[in-house]
Parts: sequence; structure tokens; C-alpha cells
Amino acid sequence: MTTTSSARRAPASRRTLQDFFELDSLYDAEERLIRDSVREFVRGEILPHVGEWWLHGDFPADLPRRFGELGMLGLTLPERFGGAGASYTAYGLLNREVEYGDSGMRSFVSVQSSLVMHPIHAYGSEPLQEAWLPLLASGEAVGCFGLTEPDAGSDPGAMRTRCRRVGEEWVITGVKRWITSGSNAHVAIVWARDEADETVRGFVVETDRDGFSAVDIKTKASMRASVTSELYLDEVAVPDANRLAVEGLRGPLSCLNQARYGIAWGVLGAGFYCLEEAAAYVDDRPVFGTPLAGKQLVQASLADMLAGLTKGALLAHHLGRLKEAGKDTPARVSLAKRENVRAALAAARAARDLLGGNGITTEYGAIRHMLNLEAVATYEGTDTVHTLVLGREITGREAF
Ligand code: TGC
Ligand code: FAD
Repeated sequence: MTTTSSARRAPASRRTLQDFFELDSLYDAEERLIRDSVREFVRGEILPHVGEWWLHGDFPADLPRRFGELGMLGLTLPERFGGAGASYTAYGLLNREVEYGDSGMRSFVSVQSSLVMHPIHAYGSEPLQEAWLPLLASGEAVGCFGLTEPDAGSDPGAMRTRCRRVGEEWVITGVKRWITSGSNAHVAIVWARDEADETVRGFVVETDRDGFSAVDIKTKASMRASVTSELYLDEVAVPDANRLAVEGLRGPLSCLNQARYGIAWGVLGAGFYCLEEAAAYVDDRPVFGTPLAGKQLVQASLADMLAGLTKGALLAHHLGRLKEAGKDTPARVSLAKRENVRAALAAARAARDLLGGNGITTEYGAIRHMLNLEAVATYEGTDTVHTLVLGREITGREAF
């Protein structure tokens, strides 16, 4: 049988695009169940509204509890702390589904799970774990992670926030900037340098303590459906029992390793959303007499999106299995974060382009995802920082 250039076959289904290499068959029943229940929630309850939330700079106050009810917070932690004891692959799949909705929603989940619950679980005393982990898992309490400062972002070692021991307490003073969930938080993980010996220490700081305040950053053109704040700590006193049992930059950087892992998965959700949206749009958008989908350059753009995201999915999948085996070295995580953010951002930019004028409105998801992903490329280590981590790995020389 001969075919002509105008012959038409059925386009790939959503499912085929999302899982071009059939990774689904490698997940166990629990991983698939978690993925599917989050998918249903995001598609039913986030996607119909998130364009409006984003436009109006709104992160709905009831979302943390909704996430908590679904068991989405602290997924990998033991059940006695409100977690599900699930695999890191399940956590990755969850992030991907949430970010299919919006990077700001995934940021909330990442910060709560990887940057707040993780350090309390890994480095907090038993009483701190019992006091905070169940509340954070249920979404009754919100947490934030204060590492970055106005003059210390890529180089957190330059932090100016100070702590000093006074009897059985620690007194903390400083400013933290760009803090996700900052003004919503009941508890903050705060990193500070000890005035006595310059050691970096971490503290669990209840945000209703005297001297603590938070002010939102309202001028964002990215991550608009997410709360981002500046934290002010003016001689905030916490008991020694609130100090985390870890010293040095290793403390905060080990938390980042968890969150960056989740981001390497999450951004694929945003990227695949953009690919699906663009593929559907060009299918019935006539330009110069035929649908855009029939133009070679348009197909090349879609093929690049699919290839970049599919390679990212394979990378995330294998990194998950390495993490479960304790082999998620920081350099591997840096490579995955860098590559997958690049692939997702490229897909979002290409989708926005293919949507033409419609692509600049929030009636479609592409521009929202694209602008959000600009922040994702900056936070949790910029593209440059991860490039330099890999350069150090290859050459053995620091070039920061
Ligand atoms: P360096 O000398 O390399 O390391 C100091 C100590 O830390 C250990 N380490 C790590 N441990 C675990 N995971 C990692 N990724 C680690 N990287 C380093 C290291 O072994 C060493 O331990 P020890 O025991 O020998 O002392 O530190 P450096 O000062 O040279 O810094 C290296 C650099 C530039 C890579 C690091 O500072 C860095 O990653 N900078 C980027 C900062 C960053 O990513 N900030 C993110 C803030 S939080 C955020 O953005 C949340 S966004 C919201 C959301 O997630 O959704
Ligand atoms: P800088 O470090 O000043 O970097 C500016 C530019 O210089 C970048 O392009 C960078 O790649 C480049 N650069 C840096 N070093 C080098 C070098 N050696 N060579 C060449 N170029 C270099 N932080 C938290 O602690 N908690 C949070 O919850 C949190 N949430 C965030 C949410 C959002 C929406 C955003 C935007 C940021 C958030 N951050 C958070 C902060 C984030 O981690 C920092 O913005 C990030 O680490 C970069 O720091 P910076 O903004 O100070 O940029």
C-alpha cells in the first residue's frame, strides 16, 4: 500500500506522549495508586482554577489541608509520623503530577516534605518530631525553610544571620529572603552562623515567637500561585531543644538534595502539560490553509519536546531507583535537576510559541508554566551552580 503526504493516522494519545518508553510497567501497585490519586485530584481540583489563582496571586488557604487529607505531605516518612512510608519513586511521581498543575503547588509540597519534614525527621529530637511531623503531614501546620538571604543565595556560606547561645536558649537575628510559604508558616527551619565559632546551625523556629515576622514579595511575574516571603528575625529566642543535630553547610545542603530530587521529577509534569497542550492546539489550528500540525517545522518542535521530556523521564526514573539504593550523590542530583529543568523550560517556551497570541494568555497553561519554570531554574541551585557542581566533579577543581 502506498501512502501520500496527506495521509492521516490517529495522533498519539495523551497516555502515549506521557509515557513514550512505557516506564509505567516498572512501577509497583502502590506507586501507581499514589500517582493516579494525585492525578485525579490535580486534574479535578487544581487545573480548573489555577489560571485564575495565578493571575490574582492567590494560594488558596485550604490547599495545605486538602494535600494533607490526600496523604501528599511527607509521603516517604514513616506512618507513625503521618507519612505513608512510600518509595522515593512514588514521591517523584507525586511531584510530577502536582507540577502538571502548577510549579507553585509543587513548591509547596517540596518545601513542606523535603525542606521542613525531612530535616525535622533526620536531625530533630524525638519530641520535636512528635510535636511537628503529624501536624505538617495533615496540613494543619505549614512550614518554611529559611536559608537564602538578600546577599547570600548561590553562596549560602555567605549568610549573615547569626545565633548565639544564652544559657539554655539560642538567640537568632537576621533576614531571610525568597522564602516559600514564609508568611503562611507556623514553623520555620532557620539556618544561622554561631557567633562563637562560625559553625552553621539549624533551628526549628515557631513563627509566633517574639521578634519573628514575615512580609510577602508581591511583585513576582513567576510562581504567582505560591507564597514567597522575606523573614525577619530580631533577637528571636528558641530553646536548645529546637536546635537540629547537624552542623555546617552539610545540614541545609543535605535537605536541598532531597528537594532537588523532587524537582527533577516535578518539572516533567509542567513540560508534559505544555507538550499535550501544544499538540492539541496545532491539531485544529488552520494556518496557510492547513492545520499547523501538518507543517514540518511544527512537527520538529513537537518532536524536540517529546524527546527532551522522555529522556528526562528516564533520568528521573533511574535516579529514583538509585536514591532508593542510597546512591543519589549530590552531583547526580545536580545533573538531573539541571537537565530536566532545561527540558521542561524548552518545552514550555516552544509550546507558548506554537500557541501564537493565545499563548500569552492564562486561558492556556503554557505561559504560566514557562514563567514558573524560570523561577525553578533559579531556585534550589541555579543552572550555573549545577553546571559548576558537575565541572567540579569532572575536574576536581572548584570554579564557583
Ligand atoms: P561544599 O564545600 O561543597 O559543601 C559543604 C558541605 O556540604 C556537603 N554538601 C552536600 N551534602 C548533601 N547534599 C548536597 N547537595 C551537598 N553539597 C555539598 C559537602 O559534602 C560538605 O560537607 P562536609 O561534611 O564535608 O562539610 O560547599 P560550598 O560552600 O562550596 O557550596 C557549594 C554549592 C555552591 C554547590 C552550594 O553552596 C549550593 O548548592 N548553592 C546553591 C544554594 C541553593 O541551592 N539554595 C537553595 C535554597 S532553598 C530553595 O531554593 C527552595 S525553593 C522552593 C522549592 O523547593 O520548591
Ligand atoms: P545569585 O546567587 O545572586 O545569582 C545571580 C546570578 O549569578 C545567577 O544567574 C547565578 O547562576 C549566577 N552565579 C552565581 N554564582 C556564579 C558563579 N560562581 N559564576 C557565574 N555565575 C554565577 N530560598 C530558601 O532558602 N528557601 C525557599 O523556600 C526559597 N524559595 C524560593 C522561591 C522562589 C520563587 C525563588 C525565586 C527563590 C527561592 N529561594 C528560596 C531562593 C533561591 O534558592 C535563590 O534565589 C537561588 O539560590 C539563587 O540565589 P540569588 O537569587 O541570590 O541569585
